[in-house]
Amino acid sequence: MPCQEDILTALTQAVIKFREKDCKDAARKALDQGVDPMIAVNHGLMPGMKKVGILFDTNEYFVPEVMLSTDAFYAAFEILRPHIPKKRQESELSIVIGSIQGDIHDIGKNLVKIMFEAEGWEVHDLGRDVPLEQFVEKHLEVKSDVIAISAMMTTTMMGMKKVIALAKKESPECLVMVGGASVTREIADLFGADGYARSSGVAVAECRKMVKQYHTFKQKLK
Ligand code: B12
Repeated sequence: MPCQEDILTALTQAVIKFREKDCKDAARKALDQGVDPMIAVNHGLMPGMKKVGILFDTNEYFVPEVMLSTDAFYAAFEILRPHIPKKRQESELSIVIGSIQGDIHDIGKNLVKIMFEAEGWEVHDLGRDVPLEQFVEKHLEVKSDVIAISAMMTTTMMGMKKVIALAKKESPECLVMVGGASVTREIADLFGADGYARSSGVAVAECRKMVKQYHTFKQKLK
C-alpha cells in the first residue's frame, strides 16, 4: 500500500511528465488512502507545476508541454476539489476574484480561491481574462468586502492599477488585494492595492490582516 509521500510524489511527477491518467489515478489513490486533499494539492500538484515553470524558464519545456501539464494538473484537481471541506461561518467575509483581462493563467487564482472557500468565505469567481470593469461591477452587485485580482504577466498586471482606481472611485470602502507571479509587494503598493500575498498559503491570513487594519484605522478616525 503506498504511503502519503509516495502518493504526493506520484502527483508531482505526473504533472511534470504530463501524464493525465497517472495524475487522476494518484488523486483517486490519495482519496482512497485518506490523504488530506488540501495536502495533495499543495504538496503534490503544486510542486509539479512549480517545476514545470522552471522547465519553461530554462527552455526545456515550451507552451505545448506546459499546456499538457496544466491538463494533468486540472484532471487531478477536479477529483480532489470536491473533497476539500468548506467551513460554514456566518461571520466570514465575501470576495470577488478573477484573473485579469488578457491573462488566461488561472491555476494560481484557483488555488487562492479554494483557500478562501475552505476558510468559509463567500467567493464569487469571475474566471480568467476578466474585463477590468467587471471586477467592480460584480463587487457592487454582490457587495463583496474584497476584490482579489490575479495577474501572471508584466503586461496584464498593468490592468490592476486601473481596477484599483475604479474600485476606489465607485466604492471607497472596497479593499483590493493583488497577487500572481509577476506581482511583488512593491508593485502592489505602487498600484495602490490594499493587500498583497505571494502565495495561496498566506493569502487568507494576509487578507484578514488587511481587513482588520482597515477597520482599526476607520475606528481611530471616529
Ligand atoms: C502554466 C503556464 C501557462 C499555461 C496557463 C494554463 C492555465 N490554465 O493557467 C499556458 C500554457 C496556457 C500559458 C500561456 C502563456 N504564457 Co504562461 N506560464 C505558465 C507557467 C509555466 C506556470 C504558471 C503556474 O500555473 N504556476 C503555478 C501556480 C500555482 O503558481 P502562480 O500562478 O504563481 O500562483 C501562485 C502565486 O502567484 C499566488 N497568486 C496567484 N494569483 C493570485 C491572486 C491573488 C489575489 C493572490 C493574493 C495571490 C495569487 O498564489 C498562487 C499559489 O501559491 C508560468 C511560469 C512561472 N514561473 O510562473 C508561465 C508564464 C506566467 N507564462 C508566460 C507567458 C509569456 C505566456 C504566454 C504569452 C506564452 C506564449 N508565448 O504564448 C501565454 C500567454 C497566455 C495569456 N494570454 O495569458 C510568462 C509571463 C512572463 C511575464 N513576466 O510577463 C511566464 C512567467 C513564463 C516565462 N518565464 O516567460 N502559460
